[in-house]
Amino acid sequence: MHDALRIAPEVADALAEGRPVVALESTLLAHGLPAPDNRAVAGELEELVRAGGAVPATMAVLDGTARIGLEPSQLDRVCAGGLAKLSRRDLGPAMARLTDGATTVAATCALAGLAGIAVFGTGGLGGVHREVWRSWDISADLAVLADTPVLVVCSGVKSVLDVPATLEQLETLSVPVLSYRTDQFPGFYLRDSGLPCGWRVDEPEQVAEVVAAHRALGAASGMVLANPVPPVAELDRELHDRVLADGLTLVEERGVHGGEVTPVLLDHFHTATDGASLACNIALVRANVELAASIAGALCAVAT
Ligand code: PSU
Ligand code: MN
Repeated sequence: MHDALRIAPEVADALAEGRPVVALESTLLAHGLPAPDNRAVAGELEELVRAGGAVPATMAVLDGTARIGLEPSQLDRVCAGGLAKLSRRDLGPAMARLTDGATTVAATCALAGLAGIAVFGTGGLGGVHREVWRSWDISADLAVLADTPVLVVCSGVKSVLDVPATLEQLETLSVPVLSYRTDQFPGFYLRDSGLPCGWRVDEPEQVAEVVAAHRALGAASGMVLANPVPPVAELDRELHDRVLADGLTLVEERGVHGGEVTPVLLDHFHTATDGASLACNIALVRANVELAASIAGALCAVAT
């Protein structure tokens, strides 16, 4: 019998002792960033979490075991290519079929929720795709946030999506959306999506207080904290809009759909901007993971 679920000893100890832990996803590594940058980023993100005083818990399914916290050799496997993209619904089948897979925001939140990890740092949340009335494509990230008590620190919703519709869905699902040190909802590669965000927070401690208050109500849902990309790494808006328009045409012409859409569009961005969007993506994930570590620390302080 293989283990269905394995929590790395370092992560299990931290959780048992009430020390801060930050969940990290592997789809970002396996499908969102090209090799060899992905492996370097995987290591850096874990270091940033440690430097922020928390324990990193990168998630993946390897040989059918859902792993919460990976060894360096396991991060190598995740970044080597060929892993399936697993949403929450795919976890059971992948485990029973003894396969490997990278976890999306949805699957990572589900595993974090199981383990009792309250904070998760990533790049951009999945959401409602453009022309949703034709594709019905709404990321499971939203449905999972509706019933999983994990705070996702991200740079908003990937700009390749329908951002206003995604915010509407989050409202319908009663998932609180906060923005960090801005009154606007961030736009992933851009600091401002053009839409306002109702709840602004300016310090990790304030975020921890909001999480604690949300929990005190008995709410089972997660929460989104949108942290704008650092100003130096922001993409030029004109370049962004042009590349996005081309990417959407390309996806349409090639008939790309389902889980392939996001990786194809991100890859198109990385090529068409000569790596500028890649640098931007890496910078924003780093910033989010650092912020997630501070919040995890602040949450532990609130809880004690
Ligand atoms: N953020 C990034 N790059 C990514 C993702 C997020 O900077 O590749 C991934 C996350 O795993 C998210 C997924 O859950 O994209 C959304 O995919 P879809 O739109 O197919 O639900
Ligand atoms: Mn989808």
